[in-house]
Amino acid sequence: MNIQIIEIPKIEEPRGNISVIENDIVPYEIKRVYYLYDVPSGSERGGHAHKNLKQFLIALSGSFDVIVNDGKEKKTICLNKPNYGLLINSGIWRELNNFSSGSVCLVIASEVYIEEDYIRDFEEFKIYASHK
Ligand code: T46
Repeated sequence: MNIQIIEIPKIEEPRGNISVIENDIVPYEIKRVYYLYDVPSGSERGGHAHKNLKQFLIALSGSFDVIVNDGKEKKTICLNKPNYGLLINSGIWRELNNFSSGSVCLVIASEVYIEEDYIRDFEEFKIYASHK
């Protein structure tokens, strides 16, 4: 499946850690950054695929599960460390759930927001994926 867990280098000091994301970490030009927060317990996000957009997800705080599906295979990845991110390439269905209290999901995206880039219907996604 066209996903990858990438370790983000950590500069550790007694006063705390710092991790930096530049274009050597994400393999595309960064066009947009957004974050999910104040997610109520039991809530789900995602539930769609993107035709072109690639994204890199990081649990800046807390943890959550990302369920990815390329139409052939399904995987669940738990993100729970701020120095690891999940790269999701285009054409992959994703669902996010199991958010811990106070968790923050940072998303670093390859495209600006375009609603037409979304496939929000799973049956439509399966047909799309079968033609790829
Ligand atoms: C993804 C997961 C991890 C905007 O107007 N601009 C934006 O840049 C975004 C991201 C959203 N919106 C609007 C569109 C919807 O009316 O905010 C509403 C919720 O957006 P969405 O359904 O995309 O939210 P999530 O949390 O289900 O998905 C988002 C990302 O869009 C998506 O790419 O993979 O976070």
